[in-house]
Amino acid sequence: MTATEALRVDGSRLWRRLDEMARLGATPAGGVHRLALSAEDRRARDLFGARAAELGLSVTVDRIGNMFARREGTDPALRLVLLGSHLDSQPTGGRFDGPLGVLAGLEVLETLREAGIETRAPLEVANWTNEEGTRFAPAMLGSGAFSGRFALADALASTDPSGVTVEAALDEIGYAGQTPVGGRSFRAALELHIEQGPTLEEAECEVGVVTGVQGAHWYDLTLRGEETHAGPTPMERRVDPVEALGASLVRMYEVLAAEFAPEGRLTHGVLEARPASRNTVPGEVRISVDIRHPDGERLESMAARLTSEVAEICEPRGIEAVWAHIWRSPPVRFDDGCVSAVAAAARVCGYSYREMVSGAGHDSVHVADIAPTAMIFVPCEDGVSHNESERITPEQAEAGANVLLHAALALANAR
Ligand code: HGY
Ligand code: MN
Ligand code: MN
Repeated sequence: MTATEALRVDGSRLWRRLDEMARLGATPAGGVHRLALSAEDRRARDLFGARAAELGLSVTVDRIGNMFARREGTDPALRLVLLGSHLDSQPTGGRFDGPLGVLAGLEVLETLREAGIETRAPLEVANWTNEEGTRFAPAMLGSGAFSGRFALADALASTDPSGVTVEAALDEIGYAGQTPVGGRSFRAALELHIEQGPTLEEAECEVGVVTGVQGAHWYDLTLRGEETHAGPTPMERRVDPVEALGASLVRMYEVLAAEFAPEGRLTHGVLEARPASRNTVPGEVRISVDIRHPDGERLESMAARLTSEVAEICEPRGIEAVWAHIWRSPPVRFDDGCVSAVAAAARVCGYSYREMVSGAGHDSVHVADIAPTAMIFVPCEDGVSHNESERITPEQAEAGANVLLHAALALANAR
């Protein structure tokens, strides 16, 4: 084994940095509440920038707040290898979803600096804006604007539930950068992330070599009926969207189970009634619909089946069903060369590994539009994520960072 192959990150330093980041927006239940472009996100961004500056990295912030910490290579003509992930969280999120990839990226650069190792290509660590899509839709907004998946103007105009735009929120926290968004491609891109599912833990596998990401569609489904008094109005005279919603939900879950199991996914995370008064039958209800499938054609047929089933339930009830398409993310297959580099790095480090497709969306979905890309997964406890109880061990964080280190070295020095 060469000296370089024997190189490893400082796992305890990485764990301390993860702990430090988890204190920003920490919740009493041990998770984080760090919504995109919030005061907590600003503090996380400030910490990322400060750590990067300590390492002598140059930090740039683009117009939609994406941050890039850069370490020069020996050959200025070469395009960079990008690492990183995101620092924003779900409302009651876990402490590793996102920060593991960002802080492991910094740990890789710090390890190289300590070892006096220079790479041919430059390395950058990204912190992408609004990956979660929980405050501003759609998800992976900053990376999507960067790759051209979303028009910058549309991304900046996206509003949160209280009507605040991305642009105003960026100004509020001082992260409306000057650097243009996008317009550059990368030699390669790698993202370390927790799996957020049970596969690796059940397989007792240390590392996931991620070959792609399943497809996802987001909709807002609004069912419109008639507002009326909760007391005097007889049940048979109501045009009640809540009753129609109940029947629609049962039918949608039945269709998923009968026709799209086991890969299909259906989630309703947001449910609202208007006017939201206890003693008025709602005039309308709005629910979010998140559907996912690893096969693009099956995903499209899921969408078609659900809309036709809901129509069949609503029409005879006199309920209007309106589907607003919020986000469309077809399945992505990552670059074979980058996938091989991740597998080779796992072998160099002596970790057990397996290839897999990501069930969750990640910024790498958009980065793959403009660069050869792959991801690295480590298991998380019981496969639980988007939950304050999200947990990994220091050893798992270290293993992921070591694979990131060696895959980055290979890709940055490849001739
Ligand atoms: O939606 C997702 O899969 C990711 O967490 N943004
Ligand atoms: Mn994430
Ligand atoms: Mn997430």
